[in-house]
This record gives sequence, C-alpha cells and structure tokens, in this order.
Amino acid sequence: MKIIIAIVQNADRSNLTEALRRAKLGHTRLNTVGGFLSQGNTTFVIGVTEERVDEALQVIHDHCHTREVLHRPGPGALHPDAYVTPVHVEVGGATIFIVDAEYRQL
Ligand code: 2BA
Repeated sequence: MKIIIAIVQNADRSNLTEALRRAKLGHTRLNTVGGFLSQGNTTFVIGVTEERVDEALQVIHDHCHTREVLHRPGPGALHPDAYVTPVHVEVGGATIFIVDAEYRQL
C-alpha cells in the first residue's frame, strides 16, 4: 500500500475530486496553507495499492495545472516601510510525496 500526498492549488480541487471519484480512488482532502506564499491550498491523501500508483498520478497530472501568481512579500525585514517588489511565482501543478503505508481499518 502507498499513500500519495498531493498538494494542489484550490482552483484544481473540485476537478481533481470529481476525477478521483470517477476513478474510484479513495481519498481525504485537507485544507492546508503553503509555507512560502501563506495562501490556502489543498492536500489530498490518497491510499492506493502499488499497482494503482501510476493511474492515480496520471489523474492528478491531468487535473492540476501550473499557474503564475503575483507574490507580494510582507514588509521588509530591515525596515517595516521598506518597499518590496512583488514577484511572479509559478505554482503547481501538484507537489507529490509517495510513502509506504500499512492499511488497517479498526
Ligand atoms: P508554497 O509554500 O506557498 O509555495 C508556492 C510556490 O512558491 C511554490 O510552488 C514555488 O514555486 C514557490 N516557492 C516556494 N518556496 C520558495 C522559495 N523558498 N523561494 C522561491 N520560491 C519558492 P510549488 O513548488 O508548486 O509548491 C506548491 C505548494 O506545495 C507549496 O506552497 C507548499 O504548500 C507545497 N510544497 C512545495 N514543496 C514542498 C515541500 N518540500 N514540503 C512540503 N510542502 C511543499
């Protein structure tokens, strides 16, 4: 058994949820916040047999898109009034971790 942890943008959450349901891939959705942008994102926890890992990754790949967001950093570290130039940051499609897991239903 494997656990796929997929961090995706909120904009892709609904489509990915529907696609996972259609594929009968059981999953849990968590509301999360990215450490860099401090913006909400969604973490999918997907438990799958090893044979279905590639299928699940394909579903994620097909429904999570790369986007550019404008990141406005907070006040400068040196002085609170310091002007900090906004930067374009490319986010997504999905950040994936795959870990070994043991499944038990108690
Ligand atoms: P955030 O941490 O909010 O990061 C959003 C995007 O900002 C990242 O997109 C990346 O393009 C950029 N970024 C992150 N850290 C940066 C840095 N130190 N300097 C410059 N740019 C930086 P993604 O790579 O697609 O990541 C999307 C989200 O996936 C992240 O949101 C975070 O929630 C999660 N993530 C990414 N890498 C992770 C890791 N190693 N461990 C845990 N979560 C991770």
